[in-house]
Amino acid sequence: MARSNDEVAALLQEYADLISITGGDAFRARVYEKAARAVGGHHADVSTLDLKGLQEIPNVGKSIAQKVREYVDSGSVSAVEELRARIPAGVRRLTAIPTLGPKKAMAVYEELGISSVDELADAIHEERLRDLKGFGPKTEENILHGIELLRSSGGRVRLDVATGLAEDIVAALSAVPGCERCTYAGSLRRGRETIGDIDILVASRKPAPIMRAFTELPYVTEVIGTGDKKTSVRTGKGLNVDLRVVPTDSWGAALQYFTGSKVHNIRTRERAVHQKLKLSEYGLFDVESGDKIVSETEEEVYERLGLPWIPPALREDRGEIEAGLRGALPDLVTEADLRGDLHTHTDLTDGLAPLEEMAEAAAARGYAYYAITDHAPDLAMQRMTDERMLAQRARVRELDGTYPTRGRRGGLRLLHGTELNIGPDGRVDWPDEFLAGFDLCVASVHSHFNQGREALTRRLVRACENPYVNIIGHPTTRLIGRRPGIDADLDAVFAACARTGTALEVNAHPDRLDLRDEDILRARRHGVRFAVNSDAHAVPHLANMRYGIATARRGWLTAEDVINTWPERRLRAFLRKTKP
Ligand code: DGT
Ligand code: CA
Ligand code: CA
Ligand code: ZN
Repeated sequence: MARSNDEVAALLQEYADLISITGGDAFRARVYEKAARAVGGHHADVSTLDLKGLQEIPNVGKSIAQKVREYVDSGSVSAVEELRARIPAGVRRLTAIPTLGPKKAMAVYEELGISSVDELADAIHEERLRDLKGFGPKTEENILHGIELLRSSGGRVRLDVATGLAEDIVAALSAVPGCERCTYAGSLRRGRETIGDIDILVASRKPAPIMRAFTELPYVTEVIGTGDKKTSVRTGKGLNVDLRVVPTDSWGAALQYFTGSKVHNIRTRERAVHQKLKLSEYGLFDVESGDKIVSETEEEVYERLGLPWIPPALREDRGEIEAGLRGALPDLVTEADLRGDLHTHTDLTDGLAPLEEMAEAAAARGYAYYAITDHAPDLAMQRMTDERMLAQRARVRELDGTYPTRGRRGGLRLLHGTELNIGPDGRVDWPDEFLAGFDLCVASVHSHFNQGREALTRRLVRACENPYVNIIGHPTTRLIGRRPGIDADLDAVFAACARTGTALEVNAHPDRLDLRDEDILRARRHGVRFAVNSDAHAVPHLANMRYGIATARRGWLTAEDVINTWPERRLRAFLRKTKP
């Protein structure tokens, strides 16, 4: 379900942007930005809170609380609408460029009349931006880079945004009389990191009421086409949705067909042809007689092709057909296999919730163990000191085992860790004596992303060789659609991880999903272990694990490959590495 907290957070963030664009008070814009973050990370659903409850959220004062209520009650906020109306649509299109701030967007619009991304790219190439105040060659380069990122994202959206919307749609359509089955297919069912469009499949004998209910959903902004087999719509979230309604007896064939991927389907169709069969979205048919052989379930379709059922995460023609034929498909890791989370933050650094709330929420997820890994001092803005870290450790020890959890009879085990910064030379924040006091250390690159390939590789390898570094956090540091990963020799890094007993993180934040699926597949061949972590900065982020698990599955990982599915004792042995 899309959470109302996320919607409200997005609205407050937009309001902050609108204030900046219209030349409003920078302080005021920051107030809304902070409120947006706090609302997004708040544990309780804001649509259930009254004014008083809302004002208990940090950074939410009376006027913001009123706007939230207004949004919950009416679906819009007049102050936001007013500012929206003052901003030309062209400027809003420009602010989609990740490296172009709202002020600069307004400037190029007002001074040069530029109102689209293409016009802006042309203007830069014609050097027309140079004369504007505050624009130089460096700015131009940044903007061009941002345009490239925007174009390479190809209008695809984040996995969590698509998942929230798809689950809403499936719930709504499942409630329509005559809907016998409903699910999402396509890249979303395969768990890809970004989604081009959502594909929904319904089994029903009466398509008309389903199609009507679909086009009347509140977030549909335009009906692109509608018929009794297929309807396509645009939504306000910038995402198109295709709905297909099929007869119940072709459900399996249709689900297999529309789950894809296209390259996987080419392989399954080839296998059909070799057996004088024809595979389509309606079923598997005998070519000569035209008789339908199977189509009710995916399992039947695969079985008739001589294959076991193949999990959607693997359907990318990356060897799954061959593995299926050999009976060697991996037993993929699931969210239920997880026994803990090994990379999380609290409000001691840039998290939003105190340690106690995070631990309680972790216990509610049924974990057996949970690591707190706040930022280390070299990330200067976090103002970490030895004293603060040690005080947190004392508190962690006090709370250890005090939260009842499904996952462990003696209560949730709390591990005290930290997220170290891998410096430009591969060194980390603290000397060995201090590091020795932690139960585990995550180490991540947070700066100097543009060092050369050799320097970056050496840096990461050196971090692996540190006997106290257990997990390399978000190893490539990419941000989906915003920042490419660092240019390191990943095979050298993976080999170092395998050699030193350092795990690679699969960071579950839907902005990151780092390592990505293809890199996981490569790392796995080196014999590396992995940790699927939420990197939660607030309670709701703990639930991002599902996206990390989806990515791990696309990388063919089993529970055996993932250290935070292991029993605590085995995990602790792994964390000891080989200390001098
Ligand atoms: P996306 O939407 O770009 O994230 O990726 P998909 O995989 O969801 O692709 P989409 O929406 O174009 O089509 C959904 C599935 O339908 C696709 O994975 C396989 C199937 N499909 C669509 N068009 C074709 C086609 O021309 N040939 C075959 N074999 N399958 C197709
Ligand atoms: Ca799709
Ligand atoms: Ca589609
Ligand atoms: Zn972190």
